[in-house]
Amino acid sequence: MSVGMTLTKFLHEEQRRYPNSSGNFTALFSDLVIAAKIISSHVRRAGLAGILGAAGTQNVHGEEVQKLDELANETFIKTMEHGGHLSAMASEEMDDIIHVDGKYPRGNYVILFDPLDGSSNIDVNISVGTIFSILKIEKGKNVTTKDFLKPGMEQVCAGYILYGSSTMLVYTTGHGVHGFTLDPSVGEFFLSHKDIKIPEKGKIFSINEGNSRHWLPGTALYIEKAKSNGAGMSARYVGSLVADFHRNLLKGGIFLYPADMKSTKGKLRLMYEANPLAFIVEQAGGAASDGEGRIMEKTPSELHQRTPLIIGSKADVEEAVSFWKVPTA
Ligand code: AHM
Ligand code: MG
Repeated sequence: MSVGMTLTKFLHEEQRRYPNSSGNFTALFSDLVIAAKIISSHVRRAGLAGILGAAGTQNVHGEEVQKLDELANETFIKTMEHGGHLSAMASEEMDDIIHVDGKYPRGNYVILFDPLDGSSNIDVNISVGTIFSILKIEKGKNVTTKDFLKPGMEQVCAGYILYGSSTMLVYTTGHGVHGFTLDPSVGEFFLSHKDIKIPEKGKIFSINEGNSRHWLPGTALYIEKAKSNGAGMSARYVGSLVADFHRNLLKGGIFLYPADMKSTKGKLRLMYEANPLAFIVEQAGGAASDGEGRIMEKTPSELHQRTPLIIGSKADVEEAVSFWKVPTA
């Protein structure tokens, strides 16, 4: 598979590697790619939407202007629900799972997604993204929330779309990580980053230092070490997980949103954010931990469960986690 090939061709070549494949996954993924392109076009026009009417008001055409994260959520559901490959979906923006059966044929996959991650950056023209995680289920099963509560190890596919200076789609099915860049003039994603590997050790640390007054001793000690002369690390924090993660994936580094005195369970969501990025980082040779163990091994007890997240270059994550294990009293 060579750099420059279209995502459509890449998906078909991948499918051919499995002669017994039904093509369901490829079809499901193709729907997802359409959702990505539509959301990307909404994000690209977000500034204009602001000029033509603020969220919650009417634009010059007399249409209701929606908040971009709500629009992304709706677009994702509408584009994915009718394909016949899914049984249900779960969105970070919605309390309960969304059943597709009844209206459309029921398939043997479920998908979890964060429609627009980095919501605080939407109104200020800073990169945001969509994160997704796909699980396989028994065909014809009456899906309940319990069917979603699986450890990250059971994901069959995970990825994200980053709406940055270019729109990129990065995903894994457990056979390496590949990145595709959208050429807006053609409307196609092209393979731009083949078999991504994260550097074993990086020079960047990403954490919200504004939370330092709430930090546990291990976090404070690790960040002190990261800032020391010997470590020579530099800080970068966008505040959109997907953007911070993507930069560290390509350049090497570590992202931390640990548990602290204020957010004792961390802030980020295990199933919409941590699990998919953990699958990707591990496939790229990196690591993801909650400070106690591997993210991918955690069995969720609820759909919107939060988790501490320490993710990135393997040596950096291992070093950071060792600081939580140092007795501090
Ligand atoms: P969101 O899904 O509502 O956008 O929240 C998740 C975001 C992440 O993208 C980002 O890493 C984090 O929240 C930033 O949080 P904070 O502003 O507390 O640093
Ligand atoms: Mg999010």
